[in-house]
Formats: sequence, C-alpha cells, structure tokens
Amino acid sequence: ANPLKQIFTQESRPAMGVWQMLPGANISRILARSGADWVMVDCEHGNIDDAAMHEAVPAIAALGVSPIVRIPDLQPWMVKRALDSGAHGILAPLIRTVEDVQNLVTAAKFPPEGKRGFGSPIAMQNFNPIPTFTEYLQQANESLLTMVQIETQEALDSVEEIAPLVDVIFIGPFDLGNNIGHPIIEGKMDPELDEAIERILKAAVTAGKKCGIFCTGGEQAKRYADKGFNMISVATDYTLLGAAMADSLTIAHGQ
Ligand code: 3PY
Repeated sequence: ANPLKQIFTQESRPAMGVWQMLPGANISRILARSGADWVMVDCEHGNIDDAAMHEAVPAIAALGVSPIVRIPDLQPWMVKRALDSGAHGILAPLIRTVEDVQNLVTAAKFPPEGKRGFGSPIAMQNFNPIPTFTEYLQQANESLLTMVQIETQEALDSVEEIAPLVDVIFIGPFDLGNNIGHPIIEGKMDPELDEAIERILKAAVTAGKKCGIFCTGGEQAKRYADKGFNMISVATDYTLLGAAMADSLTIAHGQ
C-alpha cells in the first residue's frame, strides 16, 4: 500500500509532510509518528547518503507513512537505488525539459512502461505481507508516485507539457525564485514568483495531477492548503529542532 497515493485518490484534503535532512532511523521514526502523511528523505541537500537512505525509508514505511526520496540529481542509477530501498515515490530536482521527465519515468517503471531493472528483494521486504516476485512487479508501477520539481525557468516554460507526464509537480520556491531572477529575500516573495507558482498550480489542475510545494512553516503551509495545493511540506527536521530548542531556552530564561 502507498498511504500517500491513498490520500490522493480517496481523500480531498492536502497531504501534509515533513522534510528529513538529518540521517538516522530514529529521526525518521520521530517524523513519521508526528502525524505527517509523508516524509521526504532528502538525498539532494540533506545529510543523507545511500546507507542512511536505506535505513530511513523502511523505518518510515513500517509506521504506515509514505517515504518519498528526493534523489540528488536526475540519474537513472539514483532512481534505481531509491526505489530499491522501498520508496513510495521519487522526487527529481532541477529538471529542465520534457525529455528529463520522460527519462525519470523510464528509470522508475519496470517494463513494458519503463526500463527499471529488477534485482533487489529489499523493496519487497518493506511490504506487509511480503509480495511474491510476480505480485511485486504487478503493483510496483501502479503504486509508485513520480514527482518532479519545477524550479528552473526551462521547466516553468514547459510546465503545461510536463504536468501530464507525472503524478505530482512539486515547486521548490527557493530555486525557482533564484532561477527566474526573483530570489526569496528574508522570506519575502516577489509577485512574479507568486505568478509562476500560480501558473504551476494551474498546469497541475488542468492536467488532473497533484501539485506540491515546499514551505518553511505551518502558517505558510496553511496558506497554500487554502489555495488548493495537494502535497505540502510543512517544515524540515533541521529547522524544527533548532526552533524548538530556541523556544525552550526562551522559556527557561524566563523571557
Ligand atoms: C526549493 O525551495 O528550491 C527546494 O527545493 C526546497 O528544498
């Protein structure tokens, strides 16, 4: 089962998630038990290598929460490693062209839809009950969520063609701002960045696909939920930990 896919297909609410940047299965478990619908195991900018990914992904899945892996770059071998670890979805950063997106889908799906190779029983172990080889092959393509980040000018220019090709188009507002010449400064977003975000949401809605966005806190996440976003990253482990300690210190100091 893919709990995130179930929310997408059976519920009308946004799926709220958290970004795991720090390595460790205990961190994965804390995040998965927080009430989040999905956890993004961030192998692009997080401090998470291949071994840490193979620990994080099953720890999250075991708690009935969807582990999604953000691969460091769009390389077929990275897609393969992430899916073999048992990821329920794959997020490719910084894609540029329709061809990039087609390459992701080809790498992520078993034949005949794609060219993913089979060789690892590890992903199968993450299911309960463990499927047979045939059952796994039958359900893997269908249950997988493919996601690409729209965060370059080129991807923005082609977003209407990209959206139909994947399950989720996911906005990275920081990179998108940088790449279209309107960086986010001290949390402030330029109206042109807002317009680009609206265009991406519209492309997803028109294609009948889901739209995701990265946020830096609950208030911002609520604003995007109200706009109709389907997959929202509320915060990261890294910032949450620091903020929680700072809040406790403020109280401890009697301030
Ligand atoms: C961005 O905002 O660019 C992201 O990809 C979030 O990590």
